[in-house]
Amino acid sequence: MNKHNIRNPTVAPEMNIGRRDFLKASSAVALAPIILTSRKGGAQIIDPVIPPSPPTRPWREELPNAIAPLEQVDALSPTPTGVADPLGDECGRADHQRWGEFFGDSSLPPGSADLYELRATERSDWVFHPDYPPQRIWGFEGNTADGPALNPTLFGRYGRPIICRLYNELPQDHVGFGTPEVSMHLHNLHAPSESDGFPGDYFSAFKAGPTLGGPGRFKDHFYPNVYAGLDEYGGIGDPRQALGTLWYHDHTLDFTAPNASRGLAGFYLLFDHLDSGDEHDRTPGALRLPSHPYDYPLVFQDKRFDADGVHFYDQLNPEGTLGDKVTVNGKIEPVLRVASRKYRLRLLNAGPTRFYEFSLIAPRSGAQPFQYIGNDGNLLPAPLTRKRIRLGMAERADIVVDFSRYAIGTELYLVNRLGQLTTRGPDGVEAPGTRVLKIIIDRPPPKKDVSRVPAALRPLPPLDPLEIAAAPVRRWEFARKNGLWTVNDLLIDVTTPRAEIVRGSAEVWELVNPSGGWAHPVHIHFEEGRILSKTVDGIDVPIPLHERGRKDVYVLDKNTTMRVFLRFRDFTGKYVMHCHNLAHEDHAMMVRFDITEA
Ligand SMILES: [Cu+2]
Repeated sequence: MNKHNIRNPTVAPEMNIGRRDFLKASSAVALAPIILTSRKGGAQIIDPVIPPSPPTRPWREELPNAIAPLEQVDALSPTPTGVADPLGDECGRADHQRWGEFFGDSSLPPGSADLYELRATERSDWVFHPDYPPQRIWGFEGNTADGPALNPTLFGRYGRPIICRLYNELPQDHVGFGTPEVSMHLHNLHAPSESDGFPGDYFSAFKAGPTLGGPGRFKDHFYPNVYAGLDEYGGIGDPRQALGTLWYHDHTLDFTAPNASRGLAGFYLLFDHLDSGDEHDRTPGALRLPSHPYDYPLVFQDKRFDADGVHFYDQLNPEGTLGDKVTVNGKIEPVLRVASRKYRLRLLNAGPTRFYEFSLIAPRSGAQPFQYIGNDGNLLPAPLTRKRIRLGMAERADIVVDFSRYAIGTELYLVNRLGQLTTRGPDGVEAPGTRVLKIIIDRPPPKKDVSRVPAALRPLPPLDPLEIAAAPVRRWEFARKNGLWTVNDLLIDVTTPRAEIVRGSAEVWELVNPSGGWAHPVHIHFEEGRILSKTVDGIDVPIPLHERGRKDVYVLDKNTTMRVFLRFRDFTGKYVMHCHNLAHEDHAMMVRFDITEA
């Protein structure tokens, strides 16, 4: 299938839907051999009847005791440049913004940025679980101290720019779901548009998305690692806007669900003088939170497996495929062995479509308390003690668990208690839930644990009621129309902005889910926002404490409206807002908005 044929942005939305469904249905056999979707006339979708994934025996594989971060490379060849480098085989991206301020001239001076390389690639021998056969997956491969790894965690630091060169080496003749182009989004870095991973900027050596100048073997991403507020505050911006837990994933137009589900997703952790990533840091003000190797990211994905134990995803169905198996860092029901000390766990729901409510359960004493220190990218002003965490798609939770409270040999389980039977959204909380990860406290710490969770973490910038009152309000309604997913009645058109916002301005966005049938975790690219109000069925409800920090995902439960205060600072260009239920995003609940020069 030629993806450029899927949608013709010049036709009316109704025609657009028909053409999209027709083309998708007519190419179904070639694209995805296992299609269990049934359809009844036009765009009417009947829930597919899919047999459950084959059973697995729990706790057969172990996660590594520590993650191995992505290693820097000494040099990139050809040398990165501010303008795109088609002669060097770079795809036709827009010029890097503010390059001159950081690097002086058009090519990168040695030592002025941290350099990384990732390769989008296929592996043929991944084992999700020993009861399932080794199988093909995709991932971003990079070098670590343990050798090449898929989706290694990238450690960045504020004030230290990164150039991350992404090669697309996905097989052009691939089998099954997904498409071999890639647009790598770094969720939710304060990044210039051309490095944000805009959905229309997908590329391979043979194809370029509709918003890209041409194909290429690689694309350079310039991550300035500055706080929002660069223009306002000078230096590297306002440190209250710091982000800590970010992640990179494919964002290719129409194919984010299958591509990310195939494995194109990893973590990007950012540190600064406060959250310095060193629990031994003696610098005044340093938080000294548990640090690597006791800072451990955990990514959850829902996946469905066929009768042979092979992963599949129905990319043609606007309701996607709900996974009934949960992978943790790519493994089903794995074991994590920990020392009896504090750990910082970064939890990420990478979708495509399952919501979670996690608790840490001790079999004899029930749900265990932990410190909830950060929601989405940001540290909260103060830690909260909690026993459960809810995560919509793309939401993150940053928590600290003190395993020194338990005897050596204790076994704990991370349990999802949120029931969900369809891709439409979560049902109720149910006991006992599903165990997704077993944690065994199996050793004393090799050294004394000097890490802490201070009573004050990162201050929040105060909200100014006058500024909020003066900000224009923009309303966005997320609804199902004709069997597809729309924002203000329209499908995504990546070539046309639906809002143009002057750089440096602020707005209130009213996000509306008028339906009692679906939940939509809405993600707004570029800057994090603050939830001002939430109403359910027209009635104001309090904003929970853990959602009063800065956020980049706003979960619109059924019949919910949220008002969010947003700023658009420092960079210009095209960005998107979309539902992060990846099936909704692909079918086509997304809008392009542009930040423009004054
Ligand atoms: Cu949605």
